[in-house]
Amino acid sequence: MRDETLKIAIQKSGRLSEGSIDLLRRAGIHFENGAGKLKSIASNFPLEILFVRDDDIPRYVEDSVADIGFVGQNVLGESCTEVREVERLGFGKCRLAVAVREAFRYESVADLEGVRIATSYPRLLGRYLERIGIQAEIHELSGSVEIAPSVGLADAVCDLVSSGSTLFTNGLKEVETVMTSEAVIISRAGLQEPKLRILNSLLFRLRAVIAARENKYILLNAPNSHLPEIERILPGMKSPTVMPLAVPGWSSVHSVICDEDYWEVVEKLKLAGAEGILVISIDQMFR
Ligand code: PRT
Ligand code: ZN
Repeated sequence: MRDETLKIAIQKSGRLSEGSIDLLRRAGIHFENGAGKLKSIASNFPLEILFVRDDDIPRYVEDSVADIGFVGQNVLGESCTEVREVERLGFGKCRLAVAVREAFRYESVADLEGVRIATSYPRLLGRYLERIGIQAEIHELSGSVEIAPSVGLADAVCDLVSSGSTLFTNGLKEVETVMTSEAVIISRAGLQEPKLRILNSLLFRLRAVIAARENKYILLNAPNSHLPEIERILPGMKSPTVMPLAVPGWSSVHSVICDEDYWEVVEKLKLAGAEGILVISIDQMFR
């Protein structure tokens, strides 16, 4: 019975916790996540959930404490583990960036030569500097990296950025992107049955939730004479569904559009003669 369960490690409390729990719940998995809980067993899916610190997740997966995990690509990249990235999860997006003081006259990466850079990501920064052929001094700090220049510990920082407001508040400006990051599923290579079968079943559900988030369902009415142009704007999963309305000469068009640019698509559809446009969120989408 025990071997029939897949163990997943997710962040206990922090920026990835809510997104991780929400994703599993939307995939129809029921579990408790009461405060102080270290693990939970799903009631309707063979999954055991371990709540841990994000930095420990790659190591736990490598050491078989967990079979898979949800973790940021930044943490995965900084860890010295052999675990593999299985799927992007579409949340926890940020970038690891180099920032310098506002007054620093920065023109190109050549200006980083010989500079002292404070970071909690010495490996990722080291690999980046090597790739671009710059020799700089890496000063490792475990937290509050953004204050290092103002207290004289460093000339620059390399830290995670999302809105940029932390850098701005600390009088820093972003000058280079070391990597972009988002939450991903990681797994140990060579996972065996029956865990592999459970992982594939979990992936099937998660992909449907992620695809649903990235798309919207659109319905509209249009005069038949405008359909060719409307169909060009709406590619859909295969092609749009077109059905006649009770009113002669009019049709109802249904399709799926990308969440990112749907405002633009709706504007184009309106200009192409569409009326009564409805845009609806999708719960799950199986491609
Ligand atoms: O306790 P535990 O070790 O589990 O958590 P943690 O404190 O190490 O991590 P946490 O919860 O802060 O972040 C978890 C993961 O979220 C990171 O590893 C990233 O993959 C992702 N993530 C996404 C971020 C950010 N966005 C982010 N903005 N992690 C940290 N930040 C911090 C950044 O370090 C800086 O201090 O937010 C600040 C910058 O934010 P802006 O919006 O001001 O630019
Ligand atoms: Zn952490």
